[in-house]
Amino acid sequence: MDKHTIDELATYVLQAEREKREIVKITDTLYPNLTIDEAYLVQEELVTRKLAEGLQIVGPKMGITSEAKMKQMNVTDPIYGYVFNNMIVEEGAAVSVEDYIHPKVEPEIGFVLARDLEGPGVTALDVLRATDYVFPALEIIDSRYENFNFTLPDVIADNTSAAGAVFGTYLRRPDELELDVVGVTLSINGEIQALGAGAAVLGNPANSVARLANMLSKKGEKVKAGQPILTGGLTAAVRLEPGDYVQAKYGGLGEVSFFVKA
Ligand code: 0L1
Ligand code: MG
Repeated sequence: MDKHTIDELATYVLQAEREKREIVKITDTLYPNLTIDEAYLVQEELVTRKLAEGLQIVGPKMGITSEAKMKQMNVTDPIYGYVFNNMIVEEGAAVSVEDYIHPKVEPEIGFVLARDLEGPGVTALDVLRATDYVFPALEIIDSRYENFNFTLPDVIADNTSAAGAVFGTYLRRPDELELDVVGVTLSINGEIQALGAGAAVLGNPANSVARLANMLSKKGEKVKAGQPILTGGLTAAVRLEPGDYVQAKYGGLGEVSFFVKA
């Protein structure tokens, strides 16, 4: 893929994000044969442009980490993208749906490493040994594509629908929990909308961090100590509506919440 096309596709997705409007997915007509490797080149360009604008990467995020989602999309690998500082929502704060296109929320387990992890060959055990702490998180996803309708390359080029993140302040060392059986409920205005457990994320969220390290190693990068890592949704994502109070409660990992302005 030539540089001109990479630039064109990055501009296409970035403008939709800035203007908060849905776009037809890239693979419909703009570039039907977009491959996964090419999609990561578009994502890299998008990241480079955000950094050039003065934004900062807070940490990486993993997506398509559940067996159900992988089967649905007919893929075997999860995907990664990046959370930027302008996406961070303070715990207990209020967001406005007008700042997004069609936002959804999903509960996740976040990791912070005490030391860098460099693939290939990183295992879940390596991750757990390198982990400083885990924490509860809510991710706001907002695909720039109409109706969240995309192929895997489309969503990679769109920085894996990253739009917001709320990091809870309840921190636990990973050996204080069995992460695969940490349960979660996602409630909106006090009513449970979805529930799940850590095992929904590649069997254990530690596997997700290992996969991230191994995927990043293909371009000579590592997972860095100190950066919060979003490991993937524990439940299906739920659409946000004005007036929502969103709360995720975890077994042994506290809770995290935010509001949506009415
Ligand atoms: O964080 C995620 O799992 C989102 C990945 C992209 C899929 C989606 O937008 O539903
Ligand atoms: Mg997510």
